[in-house]
Amino acid sequence: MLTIYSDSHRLQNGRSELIDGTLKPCFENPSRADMVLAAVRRRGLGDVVHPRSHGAAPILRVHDQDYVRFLETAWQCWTELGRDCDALPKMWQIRRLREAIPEHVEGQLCYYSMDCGTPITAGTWQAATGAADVALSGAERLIGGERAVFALTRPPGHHAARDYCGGYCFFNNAAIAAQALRDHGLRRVAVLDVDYHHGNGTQDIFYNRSDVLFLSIHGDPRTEYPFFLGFADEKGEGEGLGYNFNFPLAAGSCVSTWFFALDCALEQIARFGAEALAAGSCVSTWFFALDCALEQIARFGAEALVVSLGVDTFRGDPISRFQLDTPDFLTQGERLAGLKLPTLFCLEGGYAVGPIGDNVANVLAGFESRG
Ligand code: SP5
Ligand code: ZN
Repeated sequence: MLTIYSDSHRLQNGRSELIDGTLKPCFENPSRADMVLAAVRRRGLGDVVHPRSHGAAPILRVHDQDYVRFLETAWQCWTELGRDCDALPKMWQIRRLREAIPEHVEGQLCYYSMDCGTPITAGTWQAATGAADVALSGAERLIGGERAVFALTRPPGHHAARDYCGGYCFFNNAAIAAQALRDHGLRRVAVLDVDYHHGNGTQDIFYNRSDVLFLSIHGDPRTEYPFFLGFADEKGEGEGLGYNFNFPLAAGSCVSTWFFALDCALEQIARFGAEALAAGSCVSTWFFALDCALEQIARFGAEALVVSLGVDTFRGDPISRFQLDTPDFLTQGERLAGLKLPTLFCLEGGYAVGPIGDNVANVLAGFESRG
């Protein structure tokens, strides 16, 4: 499988995020991509090529202009105040506060951020546009006839919405790629998000559209980040009603529960029935499967699949609570290949840095073994 990679990811190298009440070294750091690239090479998964630059236009198909401009200028405004440390927000435009864009960069930072874990640094703009280029180049290769491409995107993207950053994400690489596939003439594109955390940004971007189906399997937002989106009853709006599927699972869910949810998601994409409920054990799984069955009305013939590939579902992940083990990622890849669709993998989360390479490579190798 072809891999698209750019060194520009290194320019996103934040010092700290606020976690468990203290500032800790960023979980999302350059060593993640280094380890993934090393594994891709070690395992001989195929060529590694550099992206081509696509400029701002394809980013603006998905993100608001004022947000993009903010990201482009934030660091300079921040340093003009005499600051040389990472820019992190410290308040939010919460209920009943005015929804006006502040003039001061400090206020803008708060307005355009979802959390306190996504530092804007000197290199953020370049790294984020670089990751978008990696995803866009992957989409281009797919259009060019590749069966599958791995876009080694860092920083990740799936928490970034139209007009905010958060969850280590600035531009939504997978959404930008899905939109590019549409703009290249594909009529229907499915985005399947297997990261531990709900892909709130991707859901936000496509929520009222029927041409991009979005499905996410993730830790239940009742207890897991991002807390405020990712519930099973979010099914899309307007035109998009019936084209958004969330599969929240209890933190600590076992591997078989995870694969059961994956099966449900894959069935939705392939327009099969979700009648097999046997594997479910816990209550939340059962309700989740019921929901899945009820949603059979949705009919979708995807021409391409974009996978938001987070491997923070790994049992050893330091900030997540699922239990997939390294060999389970081979199975994950095999299952994804079963859809027989042109597939673009975009890297999202995964914070157990030692095993991240093999976990990602296993998904890709599993896919190729059935591709
Ligand atoms: C792309 C991606 O995976 N982003 C994830 C962002 C998660 N950020 C907040 C995580 C908070 C987890 N708290 C667990 C504390 C463990 N001691
Ligand atoms: Zn994640």
